[in-house]
Amino acid sequence: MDTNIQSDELVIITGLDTGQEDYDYSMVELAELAQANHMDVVHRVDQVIDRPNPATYFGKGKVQEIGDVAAANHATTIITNDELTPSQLRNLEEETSCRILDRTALILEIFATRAQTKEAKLQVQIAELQYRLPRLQTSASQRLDQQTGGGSGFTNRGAGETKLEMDRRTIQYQITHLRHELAAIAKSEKTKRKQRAKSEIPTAALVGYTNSGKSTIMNGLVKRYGKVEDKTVFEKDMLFATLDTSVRRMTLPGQKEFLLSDTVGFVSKLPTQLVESFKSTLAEAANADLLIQVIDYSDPHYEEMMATTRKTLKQIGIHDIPMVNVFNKADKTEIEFPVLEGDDQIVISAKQGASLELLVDVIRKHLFKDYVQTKLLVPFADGQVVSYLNEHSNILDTEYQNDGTLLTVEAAPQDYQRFAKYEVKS
Ligand SMILES: Nc1nc2c(ncn2[C@@H]2O[C@H](COP(=O)(O)OP(=O)(O)OP(=O)(O)O)[C@@H](O)[C@H]2O)c(=O)[nH]1
Ligand SMILES: [Mg+2]
Repeated sequence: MDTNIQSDELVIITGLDTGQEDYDYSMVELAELAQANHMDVVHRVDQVIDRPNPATYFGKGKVQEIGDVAAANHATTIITNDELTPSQLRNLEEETSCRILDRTALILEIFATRAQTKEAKLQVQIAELQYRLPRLQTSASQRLDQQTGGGSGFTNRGAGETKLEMDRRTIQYQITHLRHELAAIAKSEKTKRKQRAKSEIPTAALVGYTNSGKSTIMNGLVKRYGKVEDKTVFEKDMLFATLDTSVRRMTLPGQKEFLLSDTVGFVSKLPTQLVESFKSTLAEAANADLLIQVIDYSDPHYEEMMATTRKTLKQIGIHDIPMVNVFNKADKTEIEFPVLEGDDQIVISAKQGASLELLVDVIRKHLFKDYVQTKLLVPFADGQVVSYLNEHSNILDTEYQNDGTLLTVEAAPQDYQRFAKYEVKS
């Protein structure tokens, strides 16, 4: 995928500062979102105000200023920091003669260009249609149809309304159709997850803010503990590099296996239309035994990002899963690393081997804490049990005795139960 295509689209970003704590940070992020959508931000306009103007979002004078700034900078698109109401969108478009893209539409555009799998594409299409549905009548050409065009105004308005209703019905029909398609895919994904659950391999999921380093950690671990043929995942300094979930099997020394999934990143003010699609994309995380929250420790706003991650996980119904916090990109700070702070916090750089080793120790402690160390005396006649354990457990010692093979093993709880009849009580 070539992500270096630069579009010449010049844009200005605009925001209403109503005193919210994270205003500045959300504006910086808005510019990054625009860049991620291959846009060139040429100017920023802010307005400090108690509450948005219901008709035009910004105050009257500000709307004029924004239009002038856009014209002076040859910008044809104006991006707003909040989702606008359909009438605000329409009015601003009319008064500035520019395309207005609100934060939600911008995020949806990014998702639409990045979606790779059929599932991700369907999710984004549904979200886009949901966004368009209440905004249908805002299309300028259609309003023109309604207002002009000889004959009686009444007849024309009637015709316009009918077209609008038709468009609405078409979109609703499309949404229903796409949802069915998505449900079919989700079902097969669910079956795959069930099969994995049956194999009882513990699972961990990387979650966290976009651009925090989840995919970099995934790739670092795949290189060390994955299968040779495993593909690396896409990592890049860009918001929403990853949209699809990938799962890789890791094998740690001592035959300890676990599945690691890399998921879509979060962002503040996640459009509600995307929350549903996040739910199915993050089903892997919802079923994980451990969440690994990756945090960009070098970003001055990392605490807000952690709060957003917490909020989003709650919104999509993921709770009660143990979580470790991985403070990443410590190489870009003055902070010492890698450092373990208790069992649930670790400071690392995903680009450094020693960091990844320490991270794996943390994962190991959580995922394999129920492993049991025991001695099993397996009769020679049950040789297949010895080969199974050699493949699936950590054999600490093997001794051949007259009545069978005495193994000192560290095994998964289900294997321990399965072979408990061979246990030698000491
Ligand atoms: N200096 C430094 N850069 C890092 C580190 N970890 C990741 N990066 C860089 O940060 C950028 C984002 O990394 P990704 O792994 O793509 O981030 P992500 O969390 O997967 O992002 P999304 O897929 O957008 O959610 C890339 O340019 C990485 O090379 C680190 O420890 N130190
Ligand atoms: Mg990623």
